[in-house]
This record gives sequence, structure tokens and C-alpha cells, in this order.
Amino acid sequence: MSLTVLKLGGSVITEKGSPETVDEERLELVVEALRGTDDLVLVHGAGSFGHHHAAAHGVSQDEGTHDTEGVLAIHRSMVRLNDRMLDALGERGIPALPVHPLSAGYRDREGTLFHPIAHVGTMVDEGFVPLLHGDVIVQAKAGATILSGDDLVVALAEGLDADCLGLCSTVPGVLDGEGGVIDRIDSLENVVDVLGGSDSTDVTGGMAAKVEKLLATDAPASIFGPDDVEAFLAGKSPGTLIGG
Ligand code: IP8
Repeated sequence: MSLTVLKLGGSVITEKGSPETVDEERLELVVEALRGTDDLVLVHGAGSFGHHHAAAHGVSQDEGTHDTEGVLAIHRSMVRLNDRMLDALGERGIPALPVHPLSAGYRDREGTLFHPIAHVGTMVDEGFVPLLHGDVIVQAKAGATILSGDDLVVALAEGLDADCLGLCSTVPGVLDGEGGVIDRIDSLENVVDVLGGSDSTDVTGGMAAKVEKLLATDAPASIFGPDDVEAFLAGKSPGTLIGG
């Protein structure tokens, strides 16, 4: 079996500038491209669903909270998006099942993520498509902190020994100073100058953070745009290939 872990960026599937709004057209395009793919684990980001709640409650990857209301506001927002995704996938015959990280995983006081992998693997073995998402999760000595879908895909790809890992972003890959797509990145130092931050309320960092996380994985990882999901699933290397 050849296992693929794919993250759909929050800004791909939502309108990032307007609160809790799904980008229906983009979602349709991406979900269509997923049809017929076996052995797939999906993760989606927050986009306009999670980040503004996180910012409103002062919660980030580094700043935790013990305020239950805040935790629930962030989590429920992500569950609403996850439900919308499940509907869109189910309508097209993709057998997706939800996995909510808040209820499954945690981080220790050093920030190391523990998330059940066998659970997700068994779903795949049984022909389902696990659909996880960025979330707020408990962290020892910090209350609850934000877990980016980027960290989740890395942990899943490693734990499940995935054959490939993809991040579908709004841009067609990692862009150089002139707006061209960089084909391959083997080290962060070579590209750190051209990687900027994120443009809207985003508590989990921009492209530089993504590249850094992907460089730490064994599985070949790609960052590509929504038009390239099909090519990626067909085993091609669209966009930017990171490490591997
Ligand atoms: O969009 C962030 O996930 P990401 C999750 O994958 C929340 O970084 C709740 C802000």
C-alpha cells in the first residue's frame, strides 16, 4: 500500500478575509481531484474558521490557556469546518471520517505532540479516509495551545511511514523573489530571505515555518497549489519538492 498524507490549507478551502466562510468553488475543485484516491489521510487547516477565535482568546502555539470557553470556541469553529468538509467529501463518494485532535492527542511540557497513529492507520486499512484538522489541544503545564495542521501532517507522515506528503496551498509552490516557483528546497538557509510571513490573521506561521517542518520529515514532501492536487495524487511532483 502506498500511503499519502495530504493537507488542504485553510486559505485554500476558506475565504481567509471573511470569518467562517468556506470557499465553495475551491473546495469543489479540490474534492473533485480527490475522488478515487485510495490510502489517503487528509488534514485541513483553519483559514477563517480557527485563527480569529484563537487570536481573540490570546491562544497560539506558544501561549496556552486554561479558559474552557476559549478552548471550546476555537475547537467548535474547527469542528464546524470539519463538518462542512465531511459533507463535501461524502457527497462525492469519498468515505471520510472525522478525527478531532483535541479529543485524541496532547503535547507534553516540551511541546512534543502525542497523537494516536494506529487509530488513523486502522481507518485507512478499513477503507476510510480519516479527516483531521488543526485544532486546540491540551499541553502539559500550559493548559491548551494551538496545534497546526502542518505539525499534524508531519507527525502522521512519520508515524504511518507515509510514501508522500503534500501541502496544498493557495500559491503554486514556494515562490522566489520574482514570483517563480522554486522546484526543490534542500535547506532552509538557501531560501530564508525570500520566505515571508502570512498575510491574514494566522497564529501558526507562514511559508518559512512550513518549509522548516517539511525539511525535518523523511517522506518526500511537496507544496503546490489547488490546481495541482490531481497531479500530486498521480505521483508527479508539482510545485516545490522539499527535502526527501
Ligand atoms: O491552519 C490552525 O491550523 P493551521 C488551527 O493548519 C487553529 O495552522 C485552531 C488555529
